[in-house]
Amino acid sequence: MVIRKDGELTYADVTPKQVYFNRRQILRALGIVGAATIGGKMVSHLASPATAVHAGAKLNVTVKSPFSTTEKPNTFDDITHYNNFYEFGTDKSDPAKYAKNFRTSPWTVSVEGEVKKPAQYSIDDILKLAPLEERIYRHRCVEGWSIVVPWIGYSLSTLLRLFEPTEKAKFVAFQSLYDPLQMPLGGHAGIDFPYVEGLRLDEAMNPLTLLCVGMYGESLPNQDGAPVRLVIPWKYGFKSIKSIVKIRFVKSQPPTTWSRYAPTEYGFYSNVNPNVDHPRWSQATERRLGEILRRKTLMFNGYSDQVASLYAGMDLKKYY
Ligand SMILES: Nc1nc2c(c(=O)[nH]1)N[C@H]1C(S)=C(S)[C@@H](COP(=O)(O)O)O[C@H]1N2
Ligand SMILES: [Mo]
Repeated sequence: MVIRKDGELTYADVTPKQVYFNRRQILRALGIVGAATIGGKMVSHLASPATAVHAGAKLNVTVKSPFSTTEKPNTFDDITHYNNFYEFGTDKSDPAKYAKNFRTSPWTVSVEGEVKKPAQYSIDDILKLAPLEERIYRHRCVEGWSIVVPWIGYSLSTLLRLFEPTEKAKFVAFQSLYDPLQMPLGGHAGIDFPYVEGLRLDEAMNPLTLLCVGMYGESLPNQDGAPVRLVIPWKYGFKSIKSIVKIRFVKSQPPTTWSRYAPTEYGFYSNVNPNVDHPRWSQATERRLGEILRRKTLMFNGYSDQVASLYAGMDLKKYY
């Protein structure tokens, strides 16, 4: 990414916002610019077709993360045909069928709220920001199934740091794209869209929290949250919000889709916890996709060493 030197005027500085965005959209559609806005100032560079992202694009993964589990990953087929992505339907097989033509390019993630440097990032900007790592994480859905996935990305903190959160920023709120035209089944899912999630600032900055752009060496399949999602391996899967368009630093705990839907069943924290059952089922065990016998669910999904300290002194039965 190119960062504009102070004192240089750009097109954005001298153009009303509406015109400026339209122009950017046109240039983007023509493939002429990839752009990021830093501190409200636009910076641009020539787009290189080699880094353009489409479903299944090969990613240049250079780091094998020490955070990876040595457990065997599930197959690509399992991971892409047993999904929760309610915008595309509530059946586990729906997202693979109905997200096929989901348009994920061009895509903009805007970062705003309690930050000194709000900005807009394209997926190319995100891909170029840091070396891509493979992180093989356990992933535990609140419904009682689990998978192991070789995700690709880097710590969310790498991105968040750039915006210089103010003293007032205590939480980070995330929002998914919602386009009823592309997601007609979303209207029947029973939850409100756009899908929203949130993390306490220290949770968002924890190195385990992954800004995820791919899996199995490729850009994310649409049904897994293309082009960019979170993966928070010590929390139930629903915290790992897909297809993110907005990141907002905020003062107080933001609303989250599932706790708004059923606050007594899904809390804000939603840490994987075999000792705190869901009101309607036990969380003590889980079924790994592809296995027959259930296995014991681990505290913080097995990531206690890295994250237990975040919750020191908190009553985890109250803050479920
Ligand atoms: N926008 C959005 N994000 C979402 C969901 C969703 O319905 N919409 N489902 C969540 C749930 S319940 C789970 S278990 C994971 C599933 O991720 P996967 O399909 O890649 O395994 O995505 C989470 N992120
Ligand atoms: Mo889930």
